Amino acid sequence: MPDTTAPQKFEFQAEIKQLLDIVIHSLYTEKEIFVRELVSNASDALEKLRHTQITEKEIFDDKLDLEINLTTDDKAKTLTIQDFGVGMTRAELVENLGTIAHSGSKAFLKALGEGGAKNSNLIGQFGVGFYSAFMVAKSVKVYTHSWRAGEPGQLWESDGSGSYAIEESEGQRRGCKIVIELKDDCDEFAQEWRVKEILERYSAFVSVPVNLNGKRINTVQALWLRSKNEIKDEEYTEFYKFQAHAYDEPRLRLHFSADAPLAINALLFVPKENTEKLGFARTEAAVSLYCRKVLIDAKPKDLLPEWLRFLKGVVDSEDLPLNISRETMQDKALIEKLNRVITKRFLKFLDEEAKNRPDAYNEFYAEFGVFLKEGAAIDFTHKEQITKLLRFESSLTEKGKTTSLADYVSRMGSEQKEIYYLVGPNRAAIESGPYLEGFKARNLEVLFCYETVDEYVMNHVREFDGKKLTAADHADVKLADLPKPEGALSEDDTKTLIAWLKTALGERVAEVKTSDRLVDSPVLALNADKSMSPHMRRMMKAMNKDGESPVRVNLEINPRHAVFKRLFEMHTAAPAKAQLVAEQLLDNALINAGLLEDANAMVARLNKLLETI
Ligand code: FE6
Repeated sequence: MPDTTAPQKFEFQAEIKQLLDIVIHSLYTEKEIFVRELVSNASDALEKLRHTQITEKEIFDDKLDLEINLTTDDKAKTLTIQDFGVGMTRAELVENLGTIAHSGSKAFLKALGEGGAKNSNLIGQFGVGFYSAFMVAKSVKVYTHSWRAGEPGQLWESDGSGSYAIEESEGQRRGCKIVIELKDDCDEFAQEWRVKEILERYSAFVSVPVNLNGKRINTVQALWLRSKNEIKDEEYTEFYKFQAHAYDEPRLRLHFSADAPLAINALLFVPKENTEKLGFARTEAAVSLYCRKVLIDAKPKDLLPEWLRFLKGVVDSEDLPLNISRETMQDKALIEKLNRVITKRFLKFLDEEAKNRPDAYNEFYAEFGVFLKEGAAIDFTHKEQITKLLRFESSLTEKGKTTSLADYVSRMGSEQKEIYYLVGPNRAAIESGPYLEGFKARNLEVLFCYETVDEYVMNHVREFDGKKLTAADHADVKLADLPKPEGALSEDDTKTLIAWLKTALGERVAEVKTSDRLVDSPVLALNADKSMSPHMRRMMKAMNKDGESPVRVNLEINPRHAVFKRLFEMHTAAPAKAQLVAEQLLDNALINAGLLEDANAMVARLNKLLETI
């Protein structure tokens, strides 16, 4: 029988040596994460004990509180982390280092070799988080006593250089007590305020009490793991304020869990206000990623698509390694999978909200709709689901009321093949312009878009339910014939007048033709470049992309309008005046289109015409 009471010295296995070397010298830039790793181990050991208490009768040192105690000693430069968890037997201690850590560290080293080392936290992934203590430690002592009665207490000790010692040690309470003697340049971790800061950041939701120098640190519950019907609204609100550092109340919340394809517990909030709209900087991702209540990343970049950056809250997945890395393919794929599941679920939630609480949904949309538009335009994976959620005013809604594309389609007549929209600054501007009247006269609904992004969004969404989204002021739009009213200019006379107008207006028009869009107004201008609507043209102008070239448009005329009857007579009887009228009509159309570049010439001409009244 070997004497197990005397300290027994062991060499670390080659892989562990290598691992320690990397951990100590090059792996981490943030040394503070060792606290998270050790607290997480302690929390696991306590969870295991809770389970063991149910299945086993005899437990060593029962009646101890299930909690984690940290103590700092800035004189002695030590940090101690102690738990009353399951603890380890001597065999487990040896085995821990022999097999688990061994195979873990092998996998770890392999991952490092594959390029995962650069900026990542690989270590905890393989159950070797404990070794991160050696980043800051001169020496580490592990006092432990297993829950199994009849096993003596143990002391494991190492300076991380090449060997460790194990000896029996009397007077241990159950669990683990890890005493870290800090390196001189790491003595900040013997400061209470510093450790407090770290615990608040990484371990705020650990389910067992975490005490630092006798004071409780974690007082907020991990609400997302509790069952929905036990949670009061006020608790959700309080949690939201804590998690999002917010002062408002959440506008919407989604609390859900899933088992497949990944185990997920998530609690997501939409804030009351869209701060980007208020002119604040671009919102940063603020849905934190947890693994069983332990923070993995407070601001994970790829957990949600960019256009969901307004969400706050927590996603917790058991299937994640604590030290997930953006560098390894495997972890990248995991995050992508999480992203897809959560995004789909959130979109489903919005869809349900829109059905069940339309008023709340519309208020949400008024505030955050711009994000959905961004998503519809650029997120190919979710485009269809997002497009269903878009809302617009239209020629058939009341002012301030909106319609979905699906409802628009349900109102379309059988001959209508496309979904029409017009972009303009507001309802009044669109309704008073010349573009709408032809659609109104044919009972065609037109969506009204008031935001600058809408043109872009419509162009990228392209179609809905198999129907093309078409700008009503686009040159290509063909509308059915309307009955000709009495007193319209005859077809021959119209042809003559058009030929004359083309010469009269010269370079300023690419084409002149009769319009099927006009009912009450005499003229309208369409962009000669078919790929551009007048609105797009205005935007290009604003961005100065197309600033130099003079505006050249297609002019559509309304031969039913009285002005053309008069102009027809005038173009032979008083050609000079007719010339002025023609130019003025073109400028009027340009003003409607928002494309008139210089009003001075126009006003001078108009004054000249006014002299003739
Ligand atoms: C991590 C020491 C090797 C338990 N409780 C706590 N930590 C634990 C275990 N670990 N493994 C089991 C670990 C050490 C060495 C691994 Br040496 F703490 N708190 Cl039961």
